Order: sequence, then structure tokens, then C-alpha cells
Amino acid sequence: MEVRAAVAHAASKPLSVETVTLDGPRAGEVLVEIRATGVCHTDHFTLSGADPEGLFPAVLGHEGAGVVVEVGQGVRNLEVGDHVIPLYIPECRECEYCLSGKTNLCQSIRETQGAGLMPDGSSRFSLGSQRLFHYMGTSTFANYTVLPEIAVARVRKDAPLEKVCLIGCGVTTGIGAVINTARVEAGANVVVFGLGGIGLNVIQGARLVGANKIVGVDTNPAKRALAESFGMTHFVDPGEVGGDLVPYLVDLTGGGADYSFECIGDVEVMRQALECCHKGWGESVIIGVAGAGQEIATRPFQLVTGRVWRGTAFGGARGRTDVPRIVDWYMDGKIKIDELVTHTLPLEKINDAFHLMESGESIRSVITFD
Ligand code: NAD
Ligand code: AHE
Ligand code: ZN
Repeated sequence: MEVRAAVAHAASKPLSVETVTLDGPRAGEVLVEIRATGVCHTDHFTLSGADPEGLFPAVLGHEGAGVVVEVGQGVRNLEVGDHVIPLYIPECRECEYCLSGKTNLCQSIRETQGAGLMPDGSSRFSLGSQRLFHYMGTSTFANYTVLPEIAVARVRKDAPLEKVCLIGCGVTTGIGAVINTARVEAGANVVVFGLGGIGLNVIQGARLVGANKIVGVDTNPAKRALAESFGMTHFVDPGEVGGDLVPYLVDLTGGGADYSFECIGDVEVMRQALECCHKGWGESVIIGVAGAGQEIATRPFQLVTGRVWRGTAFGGARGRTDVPRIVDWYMDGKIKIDELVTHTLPLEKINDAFHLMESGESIRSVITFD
């Protein structure tokens, strides 16, 4: 079938909205009409060329929501008409990783996904004779996409898809990092570096669990007001701190953060995030992704003296199980999403979404397909 897609032809080039061919679902797969998709910084990261797994030409996008319009042979858990959120980390419930109970990193299709292909090794997107790669197994910058059944979360039909699409990445990643990965407890002091789509969700996760101080750090002071409305108690602009940021944050948190979260993808900030943690027990969670060749460093003494460094993908969430629950939290008014959607754009304007992110004007742009 012919579909509309924003094609990333090469690194650092604008996306090109084109009519491309999409082959239908095969065994164990579904065809989903994407109704809305957020634009996450990870899409920008891959388009920039910094992603070691970045492949071109590709259909990017991984924060979508839509409706199942066709099911392939043997699909057991989904039917036409289901409202769904694509999962860039599937949940097969059968692989060693799923069965371990220790991680959300289902590995059943990770190899083909990382190679920009469907599990059978084929690509379903093409432009004339040119094969287009899938991205993160989701490719939501298209009005239709094919997905393995295990990479789809079914959600309630009364949830607005142009809002809950953000649960496909930003919301779940931020809140999940607090609840699943760090397991922040009530009364803890938390420092959040980067107040974009991810950082704001870390903040609302910290508020949900009853954290005490929730310190937000961002070089853009325009992020302050929204972060306060999400639960941030103290704002720090590193440019306004006279001197070293780390001792300033240690002092502000009364000895160091119980938990810190890096939501930028800057390896220097990752070091600050670890080193502002409390001696003896402070834990720092890396959420930001950094480009090929980037490495983190600290003195081993920081770990010897009890600080813990860890990372999280998709907030440790098991998508088919956890995503529908997070949709319920939104529908019950327990968490905010509407305020994160600062811009809504048609697919033809998708490059504006990247510019708005770069200029710091947006939190999330959502592309809607009418
Ligand atoms: P974003 O662009 O919306 O937000 C980034 C924020 O960081 C902005 O507010 C910006 O002003 C701020 N910032 C930039 N440099 C800074 C600095 N030196 N000090 C303080 N603040 C600074 O991005 P996002 O969509 O929130 O994504 C954040 C990071 O998380 C990205 O690296 C993204 O790729 C990654 N990410 C990871 C996961 C995961 O599963 N681990 C999921 C989603 C996103
Ligand atoms: N391809 C990158 C890795 C990027 C990365 O870590 N992605 C996160 C999700 S970011 C969503 O916005 C993730 O899920 N990681 C687990 C995985 O298996 O990729 C690189 O550096 O190679
Ligand atoms: Zn993302």
C-alpha cells in the first residue's frame, strides 16, 4: 500500500515527506494506522548521525499511537480496531530476559530491530527500488507502520491518541526511571539534570512518590515555570552558579542527592550527576543517550564511597504490561501529559518539530495525521 512517511535520507539532512510503499503484516505482525507521534530527542540524536546504530535511508519515530487495521496470520492478542502504542522495547514474555524478572530489555527481536529490519530480516518500507530501514522497530513518522505483535501495547479506546502517544517514550521513561529503576522513596531528595520531555516526567514521578526536594538543573531558564508546575521545588541554572555546580548541589540537598537523573545525553553532566549524590548511598541514573565515541568518567573513589551509577531504557517498563496502566493514570488525572504537548503539527511540518527542539522552544511536538 502507499503511505505518507517522513524519510530520513541521510544524517543531518531535513526529513523529506514522501509517498512510500509499505508491505502488509506477515505472521505475528499487525498493520497500525498511526494517528499521532511525538518527536523525542532520540530521533534528533539518530538524525544527527551520532547514533552508532543509525541507518539511512530510514523512517524514524518511536513515540506513536494508533489503531490496528489489519492482523497477520497467528496474531493472538490483538484485533482490528484496537487502540495501541508501539513499543521500541517489546515484551515477548518468553525470552531469557523477559523470564529473568530482572530487566525490561526483551531481546527476542533486538538484533533485527537494531539492523533496521522486521524480525524476518526484511524491510517493508520502500521508495521506488530503494529499501528504507525501519527505526527502533516502530517507524512512527508514517501514517501506517507494521509491528510485531509483541511490540504493541493495547490501550483503552477512550484515551486521546494525540496525548497518550507520549507514553510510548517520554512519559514512561521519566516516570519509570523513578518508580522502576531508582525506586525513589517518599522523603528522598532528587536532582534532575535536563528539564525536557524526559526530565519533566522524572519530576512528576518524583512528585508521585512523595520526594522531598526536587531540584531541576537546566541551562535554559525558560524551562523553569513548567517544571515547577510538575513538582520541581528548586531550580538551578548552572550559568548562574558562581563556582562549581557539584558542591552547590551537595549543599542544596543537605549533603548530596539521594537520587539524581541525567536527562540530557551529555557525558560531562553525567559525571556531575553522579558526583552530586550523597556519600554512602546516593544513586545516579543515566537516561540520556550519548553519541558514538562518548565515554563517561569519574574517580573510582566516587563509587568506592558508596555512590551507585546505573542506567535505564524506557524507564525499566515492560511495555505490554505497564503502558496500559500508565494510560489509566493519565485518564484518572494522576499524571499530566497535555502540558507536555507544546506544539501540534502536520507531518508536512515535521522539520519544524526538530527546529523547535533545537531552539529549546518546545517540550514535545506531536505530529498528527488527519
Ligand atoms: P529535550 O531536548 O526535550 O531536553 C533536554 C533538556 O536538557 C533541555 O531542556 C535542555 O535545555 C537541557 N540541557 C541541555 N544541555 C544542558 C546542560 N549542559 N545542563 C543542563 N541542562 C541542559 O530532550 P528529551 O527528549 O527530554 O531527551 C533527553 C535525553 O534522554 C536525550 O539524550 C534522549 O535521547 C534521551 N532519552 C533516553 C531514553 C531512555 O530510554 N534511556 C528515552 C527517551 C529519551
Ligand atoms: N542506538 C543507540 C542507543 C540508543 C538507546 O539507548 N536507546 C534507548 C531508548 S531511547 C528512546 O528515546 C534504548 O531503549 N536502549 C536499549 C536498547 O536496546 O537499545 C546507541 O548508542 O547505539
Ligand atoms: Zn524517545
